[in-house]
Amino acid sequence: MTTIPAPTRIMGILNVTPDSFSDGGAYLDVDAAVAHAEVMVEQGASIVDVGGESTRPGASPVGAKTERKRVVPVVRELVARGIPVSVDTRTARVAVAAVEAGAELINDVSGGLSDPEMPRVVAETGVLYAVMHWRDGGADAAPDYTSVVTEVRRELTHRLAHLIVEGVKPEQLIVDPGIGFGKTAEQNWQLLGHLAQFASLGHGVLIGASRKRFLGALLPADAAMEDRDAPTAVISALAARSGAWGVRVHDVAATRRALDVWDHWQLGAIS
Ligand code: PMM
Repeated sequence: MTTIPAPTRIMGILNVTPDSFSDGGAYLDVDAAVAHAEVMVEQGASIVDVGGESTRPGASPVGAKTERKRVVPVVRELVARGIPVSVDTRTARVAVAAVEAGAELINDVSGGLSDPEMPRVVAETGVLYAVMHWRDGGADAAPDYTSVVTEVRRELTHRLAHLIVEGVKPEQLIVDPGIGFGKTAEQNWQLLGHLAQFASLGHGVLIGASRKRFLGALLPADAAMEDRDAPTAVISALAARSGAWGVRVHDVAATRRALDVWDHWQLGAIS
């Protein structure tokens, strides 16, 4: 019998920062942040990813205290409304405060490399943990990969093994190849084209390609940031076809429509 795989989750992006590359400054105010999260949930997000520090290349680190002050009130309000929350942080102290406020997933773009306390916090709290690949702490220049897919997969495997040794349970772990983080456009496409190799690690795969620069290269030079939402939605559908656990996006509505197409496509194939 043909079965349809578990649906891919939509993680809606909520950056409560003044300087994120596509939505910096828009949701610094708690009420504005909550209102935007509610819209994303209505449009089909199953979890909202709250970030209080920009990971944009060249962005200055904000410090745990500021990050916590930006993130925690928003997490609290969203949880009070029954909205599942993820927190995009590399800092264990922020992660602890976010989980206390009700976050159920820690999304760490450094995969636990930024803060040596992070594995312990993840192990003790038992929350889901998205381990993103970001070599060399995220230097902007593209590192020298001979074979990006093999090397990213190998480095993620090492991170996973380290986390499990530190007491994190395998079922807590989600992997993310880190699209756009120190990778060229060609390397990003290679990672996307080989998603099955990441799925074979045995954990859910999360993809964050939304509005990233390599998509801008497909568009006219004067295209607006929002013009990257259509290519993002196509990536979401193709990631779903590769069995992705989730896609992290700005434009939830466009990705919802793309995933609906994929759902109907699959139903068409078995009916
Ligand atoms: N990209 C950004 C931030 N957080 N988290 C995960 N897991 N994967 C990503 O690709 C990712 C991330 C940068 O994008 P933003 O500035 O639009 O949030």
